[in-house]
Amino acid sequence: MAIDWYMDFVDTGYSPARDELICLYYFEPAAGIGREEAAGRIASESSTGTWTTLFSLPPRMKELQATVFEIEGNYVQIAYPLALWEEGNASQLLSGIAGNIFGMKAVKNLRLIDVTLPHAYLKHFRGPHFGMEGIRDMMKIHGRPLTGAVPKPKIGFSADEHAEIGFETWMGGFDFVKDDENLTSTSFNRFEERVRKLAKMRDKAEQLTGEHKSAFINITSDTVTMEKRASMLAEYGWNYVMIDVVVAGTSAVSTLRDHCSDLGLAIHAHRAMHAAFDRNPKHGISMQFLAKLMRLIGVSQIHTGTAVGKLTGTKKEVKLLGDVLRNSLTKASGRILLEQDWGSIKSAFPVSSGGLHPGLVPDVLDIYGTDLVLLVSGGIHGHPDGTRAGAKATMQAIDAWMEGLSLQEKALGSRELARALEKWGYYKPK
Ligand code: CAP
Ligand code: MG
Repeated sequence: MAIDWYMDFVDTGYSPARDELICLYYFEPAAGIGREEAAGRIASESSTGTWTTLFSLPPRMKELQATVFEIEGNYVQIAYPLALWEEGNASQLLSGIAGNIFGMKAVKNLRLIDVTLPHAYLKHFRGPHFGMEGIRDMMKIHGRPLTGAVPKPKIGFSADEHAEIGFETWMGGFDFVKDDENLTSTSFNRFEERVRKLAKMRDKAEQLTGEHKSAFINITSDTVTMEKRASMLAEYGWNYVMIDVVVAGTSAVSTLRDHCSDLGLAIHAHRAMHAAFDRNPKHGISMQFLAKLMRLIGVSQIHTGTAVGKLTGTKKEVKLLGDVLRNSLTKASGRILLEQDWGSIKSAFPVSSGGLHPGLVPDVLDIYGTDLVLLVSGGIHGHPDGTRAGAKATMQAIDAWMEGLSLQEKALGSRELARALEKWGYYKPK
């Protein structure tokens, strides 16, 4: 008598229906487990299966079970019937396609690479409140990257000191002042105080420059507190919140997305902790899936790397992440991206940050173009003439790229850029 039924989940002649979700995994069967059986176990454990054949099985099960329809080397594609998935529930999606399967003994390694979400599934999600155009209209910034900086060191300033550094950042020409991922509401820099004091400095900087200025202030906490903090930000005229989305979790981001949308607030998604599961090319969950998930839920922008800065991500991966967030239709690309038609789901900005300074700006813009949020933090506060000069130097480097000038040429008439190049040149931090 058969004790398991994994092969019932494998049919390489199967053609998925238009309304099925398609998942692409990288997998390595454990010793002694055949490729097809391992693939069948992934499909079974992520849909209607269990480890053994069962005494009875309602006919509905057959319609709900996932199907392995393509196995090529270490890559498997699995089709999931739409009825498996609760409308509009991104958390349940993860529990299915990114849940128990990572712990199965039947696989040595397993990595969720990408998912194609059919229109019938997408239509239950609201996506980003603003989209890139909406953000540009809100901030009155067109034709160039949006710019921002975190006061550095990343934590330790008082609210007064933080606001002062913010003012210098804005006066140097930057659009945003960003909290760092581990700054929330500490004894030396309470959230409420930072919101009030930074708002005062914002109003002063807007008056003096005539430009729109804003901030990504970190509300990360329990969900109830996050809702209260978002409401306070709206009260003080802010138009963004920042959330550490991996730390806060899919359910919390989903709740805050609607709360922030009602308040007219965009969400800046910091991805701290992502490298716990997306760095190992053989096991975990890809950054392109995380970016897709967060656009689906509705953040307005998310960090996607620099390729040339201090944190992981190759040029190809980083460029691809930009496409996942910005395009209304992404084409399949080798074994790292599946096709995705986003329908009416709005776009989101990629955010490039991490180890950047004016000397690296052209490299980053060569990868992303101008539809980008560019964050240069240590790279302005470490400028030999201070924060304001560092921001100016970065704006000059952006202008150089836009005008088709080399940084050296631009530096001839831009003192702040010349001084930045004296200190860092084109140094790529490790
Ligand atoms: C960058 C940063 C960001 C990283 C996050 C930091 O500061 O504030 O959190 O960019 O990485 O704390 O390192 P610097 P990613 O500009 O001073 O490096 O953007 O890859 O998620
Ligand atoms: Mg940071």
